[in-house]
Amino acid sequence: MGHSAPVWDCRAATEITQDWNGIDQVVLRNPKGASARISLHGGQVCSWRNEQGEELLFTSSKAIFKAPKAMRGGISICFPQFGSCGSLEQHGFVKNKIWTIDDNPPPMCSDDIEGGSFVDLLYRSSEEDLKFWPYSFELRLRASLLPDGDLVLRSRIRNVNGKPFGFSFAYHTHLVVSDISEVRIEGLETVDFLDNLCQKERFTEQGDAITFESEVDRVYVSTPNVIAVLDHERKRTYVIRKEGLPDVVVWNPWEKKSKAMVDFGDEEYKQMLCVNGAALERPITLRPGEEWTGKLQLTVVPSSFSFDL
Ligand code: TA6
Repeated sequence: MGHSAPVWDCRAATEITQDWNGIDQVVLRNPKGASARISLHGGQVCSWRNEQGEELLFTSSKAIFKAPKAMRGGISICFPQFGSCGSLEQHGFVKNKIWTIDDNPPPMCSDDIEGGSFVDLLYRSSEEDLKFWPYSFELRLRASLLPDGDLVLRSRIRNVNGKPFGFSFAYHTHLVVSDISEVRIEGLETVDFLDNLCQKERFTEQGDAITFESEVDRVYVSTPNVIAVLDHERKRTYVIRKEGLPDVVVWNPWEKKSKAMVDFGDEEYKQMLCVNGAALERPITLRPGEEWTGKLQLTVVPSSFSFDL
């Protein structure tokens, strides 16, 4: 993807490359060969690879890499809304903006520092943004690749506005799966969900793990902080840990909707599952000067590995 000469930043063990549009991307590596690539276009995580170099995040083969729209795939940062409501763009506008590297982020408490290689990115609301969302904010993202290969995303949103504002937020996370009909999600059993395919009607999930045999577009509310996506065929499990993100969006477009999306392959729904840590059902409210944090940690383990849900 990148075509510029890599420049090593020893302080953060990062490499900066550029995408096709000349926008910087930060590559994080760990000593065992895992990597992650984060774009200044939207703070989007475009790639996360394990020690064997296998890509763990889905990117559509038909993704459109043309600013200002974020490409379909990876993990995009959805703020100040997820979904569509009013005149704001679907899933918010920060994913379509150019962020900066934050060389001097405000200190985090020591418990919040994960280690590994990391980059701090920043998006500050612009004059242009204020025309359609009239609240000033600073959105900081620390993306870390831990020594064991885990990917950690910590977003901090600060109200630098004269009055309170409310927002919703999601890490729109496209996981690679071998075959959607061989995948199940554990940890959402008996949890309530709002079904986007039924005008957001509220249902309660059964007592079994979730499996897939048709289109799914749901917001699970007040979920446990650890859930797992088991890829039976690949014998691989994604463990998703989250803080400050009570809800989880589960989305697979299935056949018909895949065909309707210009930037998505007709058959690609079989290899992709979106499981998004989010704060949606109850919007977050920040008073002037207040800050909110939402953290997502992704781990990949062999399916034989046991972990506590
Ligand atoms: O719930 C997930 C969702 O909002 C779906 O309704 C679906 O449209 C998806 O996100 C993708 O949205 P996008 O704007 O990326 O096409």
